[in-house]
Amino acid sequence: MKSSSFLCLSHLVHNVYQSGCINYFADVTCVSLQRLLEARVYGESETFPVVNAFDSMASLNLSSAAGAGSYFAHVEQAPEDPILGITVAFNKDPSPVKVNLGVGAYRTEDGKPLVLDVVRQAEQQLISDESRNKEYLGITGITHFNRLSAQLILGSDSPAIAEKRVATAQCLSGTGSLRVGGEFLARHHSGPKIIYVPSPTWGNHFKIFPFAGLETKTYRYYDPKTKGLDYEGLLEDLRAAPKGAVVLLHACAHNPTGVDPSQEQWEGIRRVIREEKQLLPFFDSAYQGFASGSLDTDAWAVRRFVSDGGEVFAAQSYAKNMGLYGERVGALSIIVKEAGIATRVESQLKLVIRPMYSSPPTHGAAIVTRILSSKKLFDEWKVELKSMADRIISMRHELFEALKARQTPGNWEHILNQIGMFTFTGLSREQVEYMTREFHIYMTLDGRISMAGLNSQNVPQLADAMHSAVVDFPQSSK
Ligand code: PLA
Repeated sequence: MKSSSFLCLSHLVHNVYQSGCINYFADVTCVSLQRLLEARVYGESETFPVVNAFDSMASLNLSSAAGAGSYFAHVEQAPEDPILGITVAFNKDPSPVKVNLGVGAYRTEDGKPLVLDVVRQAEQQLISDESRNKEYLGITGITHFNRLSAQLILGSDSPAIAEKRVATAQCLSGTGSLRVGGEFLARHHSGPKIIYVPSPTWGNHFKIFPFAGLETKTYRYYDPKTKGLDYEGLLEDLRAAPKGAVVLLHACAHNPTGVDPSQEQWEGIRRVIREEKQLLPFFDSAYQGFASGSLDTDAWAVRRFVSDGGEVFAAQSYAKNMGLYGERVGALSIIVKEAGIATRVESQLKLVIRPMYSSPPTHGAAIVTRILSSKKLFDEWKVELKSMADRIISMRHELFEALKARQTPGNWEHILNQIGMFTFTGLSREQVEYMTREFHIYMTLDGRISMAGLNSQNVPQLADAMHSAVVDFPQSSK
């Protein structure tokens, strides 16, 4: 951002505050703009391309109308998304050996996208069921889907479900669930409207929550020195948070680091959240079943927090574990203290959703409902899920061995130890750019690799690229 437009944006925020923004929308705008300023101050422009849109807004005052006749001549070209933009760049590369390890999307050993066999079966059933129609769903989606989703994350024997303390809404995959949850909190949370996210975290959290109306702050999570959890730093930051603030927790398979707390560490985190600070946990569960291969193991932390009787938010995605990426299927569950509160919360969720997209789409949620409600399909799904998780784990071993065989400088044990879809390699931006330029390997600039994009054919190419990058730019690894 040019310093003049930065000043202009500062004034804009200042003026909005000065003008006594008392209504909800103005508050939200202030928080969002404030966050934009922070992003710039803390140098997050790369992971926060939306700032550019505000650059343009701010520069309106500064530049005269070039491109007369258009209301939009001032609109600047926005940078691509740091994750989805990798696919855009990949698609433009004519090289026959290019490899996309950017977005977290599962690929088979042949490098092809996978439609699960259970999904195909469920779709066949849906197509041949002539009683189905294309009517609108209710605002919170398919009721049966909501119940089954709550059971999947909380456990089928969950007392919270039996006691009707759970309000669930079908939402647009994980992102939509986080956004709806964020807006609900911005309107109704009686504690501070601040959400603490881990550092680092999935970059979209920094965009979802400010636009939902929550101020976003970070807590320490990853220690680059140990390539593991900064447990003490995490606890210290949560202890310093204001009482009642919201804490975003990755339910399992932390993105981008692949570092999860142990069960013992989760207990320590839970004690600070519940007993010391009365913070509100908001779980982002985008990889249930993908981390360990077991749906129950990967839901352990969420279930532990729910079992102590405290309140919990959980955003679920079926993108990865059912391979329903583009169908946009997910759910937001809000677990509260009493059935009466859950009913009222659900009524308010409808007021968040209705003006946003009215009601969710049918097809993906109908697939999930079929799979979760048929014992046969459910059992088959678990087998397919496990085989995806296992293939990813085997790629960790292949990559580790390939680097060992090349005697690549450095310790690469973290490739084996990290969990889930990604490896946070520790490669620097300079090294990543080199690997893309010279080896046509596409990955995010923070050094994250989607292990699901690897197969026995492309592991040697990746290992060669990593080896050269480390040897040619030795000082640059994080
Ligand atoms: N939460 C986390 C932690 C995620 O990693 C992702 C997806 C989501 C939520 C949202 O996914 P959904 O809306 O598709 O359900 N992260 C991906 C894709 C896999 C992305 O960036 O959109 C990633 O490559 O990081």
